[in-house]
Amino acid sequence: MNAISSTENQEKSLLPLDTVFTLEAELSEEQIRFLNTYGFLHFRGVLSPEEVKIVTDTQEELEQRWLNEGVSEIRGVPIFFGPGLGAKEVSYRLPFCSEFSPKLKALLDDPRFEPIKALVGDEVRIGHNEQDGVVINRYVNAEGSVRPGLGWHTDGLRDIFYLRKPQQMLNFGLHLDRVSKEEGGLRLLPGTHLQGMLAMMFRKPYFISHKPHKAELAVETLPGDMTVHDGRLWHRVAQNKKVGTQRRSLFVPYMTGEPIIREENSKPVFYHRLGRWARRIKGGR
Ligand SMILES: O=C(O)CCC(=O)C(=O)O
Ligand SMILES: [Fe+2]
Repeated sequence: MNAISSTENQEKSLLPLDTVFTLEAELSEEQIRFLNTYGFLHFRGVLSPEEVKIVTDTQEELEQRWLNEGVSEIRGVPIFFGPGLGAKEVSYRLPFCSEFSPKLKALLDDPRFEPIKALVGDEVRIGHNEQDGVVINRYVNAEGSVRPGLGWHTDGLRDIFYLRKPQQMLNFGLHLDRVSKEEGGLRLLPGTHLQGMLAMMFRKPYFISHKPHKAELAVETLPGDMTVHDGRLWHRVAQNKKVGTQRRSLFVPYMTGEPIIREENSKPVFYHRLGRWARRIKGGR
């Protein structure tokens, strides 16, 4: 990332927090300054409607296949199922998706994402088989759902569970639904990526707190939008209050540093065991 200091960033970055950018062959200085200052960027229409369908079709195929086969985890990472909008059960979180879909893998390897990768560094790779791999999420507000939203967290803390110092990391989210502020969706706390380690660990109780923050930004998306956020930024997914609604997103980890490859027979990760335990308390599985 470029080395403009954060105070200089604050002075120069005049664009409003809710600016939505267009992804071009290179990122502009303004975009980089925005990312350095606030810890995120939002791009409109990075995937075409046909490409959004590739992702949602992959989600449906994989969840159906794993449900039929009674698979409950992939490489030690749970896939959890629950009620969807129709009669069928659905999965709320599918890990390692690109490993099972060549079409999806090819889409994510498309050159349009190069300027984003360049932000992370020279030796950057998509973590197709690292940590949780490429994840497709589904948040459902329906009777019995244990995942209508996701509490406050940073993504960087995962590294601590893997017993290593949080690496520089950017998370890339592809948004698959139209979501207005009233319909819930991604909420970010701009600038919190510049905090120290203590604030990253203790600002809020991880995944437990869903309380709106006065400084939070609601990211309003159209299908095919992309967001990039710093792994140290605090964020959450606000639930849609309306029953019978869902939101879907795909997360791509761009990695640097020593890979931690997850194999077929990898043991469950500690924080996923905690998650499973918490879901069971809520009556899920
Ligand atoms: O669905 C989203 O937009 C965010 C998901 C997220 O924060 C996560 O999986 O860590
Ligand atoms: Fe996250």
